[in-house]
Amino acid sequence: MKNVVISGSGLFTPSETVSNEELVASYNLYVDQFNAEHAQAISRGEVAALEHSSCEFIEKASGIKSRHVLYKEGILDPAIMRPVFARRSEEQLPEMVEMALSAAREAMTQANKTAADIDLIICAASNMQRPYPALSIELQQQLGCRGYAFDMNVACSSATFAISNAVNAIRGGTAKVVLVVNPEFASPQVNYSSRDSHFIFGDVCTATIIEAEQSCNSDNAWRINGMRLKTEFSNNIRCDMGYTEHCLPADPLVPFFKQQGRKVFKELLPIVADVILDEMAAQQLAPEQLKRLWLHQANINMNIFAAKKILGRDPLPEEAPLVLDTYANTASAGSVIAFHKYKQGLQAGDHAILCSFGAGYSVGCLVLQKC
Ligand code: CO8
Repeated sequence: MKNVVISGSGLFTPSETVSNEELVASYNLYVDQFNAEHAQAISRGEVAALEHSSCEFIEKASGIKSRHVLYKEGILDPAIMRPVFARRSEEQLPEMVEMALSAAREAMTQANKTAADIDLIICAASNMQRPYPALSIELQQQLGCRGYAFDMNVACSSATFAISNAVNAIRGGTAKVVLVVNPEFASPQVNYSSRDSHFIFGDVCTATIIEAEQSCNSDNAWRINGMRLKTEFSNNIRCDMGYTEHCLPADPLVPFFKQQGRKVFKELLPIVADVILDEMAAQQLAPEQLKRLWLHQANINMNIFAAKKILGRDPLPEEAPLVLDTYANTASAGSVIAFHKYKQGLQAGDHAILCSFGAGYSVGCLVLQKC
């Protein structure tokens, strides 16, 4: 079987940030206005009063301190509570393609690859700005790549599932060099007037180049020794926005992400641990051989719990790096951001794990070894 490697990675980070302090201040203003407007109905018990959000809760429960967003305007205005941006024309690039172009260029430079080398592009993310034509095909045109391109969505596991598709395409002979991009434009799906979820997501884009080890001329490449993917249906992380929406009675909550966070925490972690430990066993890999865990970035407590299960002890901060504090949850891009920022300083032969987990449920585990 052909050895396949991740030979480069790239990251696009929007310049605008929203801190917990800013977010909580605007949410609490919204709550005060709501409670004042509905004071009589609240006193009659017809409407439930809203409670304030708190920075302390957010940081303790999730590890998030701040997030990057493409469009800050509107998010912090209690009368708007959503990013404000204009519809782009057919002649303009959609935001997701723009983000992907930037991350892709960095990944290509790292991998020493030009557009002429790439013959498959997979755009894999939790949301696509439009169903068709595929965003990946527009990216293919922008970069000037030949071959083919497609979009795919497995929510938070979109990146790992796309990388495994890339490996299979290379081994099956339908592609030689694959560009995977993960433009996560999450902020439009956040319900900024929900105390439970207003703090969770940020916008970002990651990119990876996947190719046969034989063609690789990168000095920081990672061989993909093992891949294990798992899905199990759950309604506990859900969005119902779809193309049939305009035919149905309007429901103001439909466009938004919603979850039962506690249930997700409890149900998903055992699946994650099983998938990772099973793949380590298949690779005959002992915990002490693992030099780094690039885990999905949804919740600091979840990451520490998963890392403990894998290593059999508390992880050192550098063993399971976190990017949650400044990026928040960036869906499928999270574990790839951790990989991109913290893949330096390891030796040839070192083993590591890159693992996503999230909606579906879905878990994607890649066992990597530094070339
Ligand atoms: N401020 C203050 N207090 C709060 C707040 C707040 N903002 N929110 C809740 N509380 C209160 C609650 O009311 C509750 O109070 P009480 O105990 O009196 O009832 C208390 O805090 C505890 O509430 P929870 O039990 O809800 O809090 P948790 O400790 O469970 O933390 C989390 C909530 C952070 C949401 C946590 O459950 C979590 O992170 N779970 C994991 C979820 C996860 O990993 N989800 C993955 C989702 S991402 C994904 O798969 C991709 C989806 C597609 C992407 C979509 C792009 C937009």
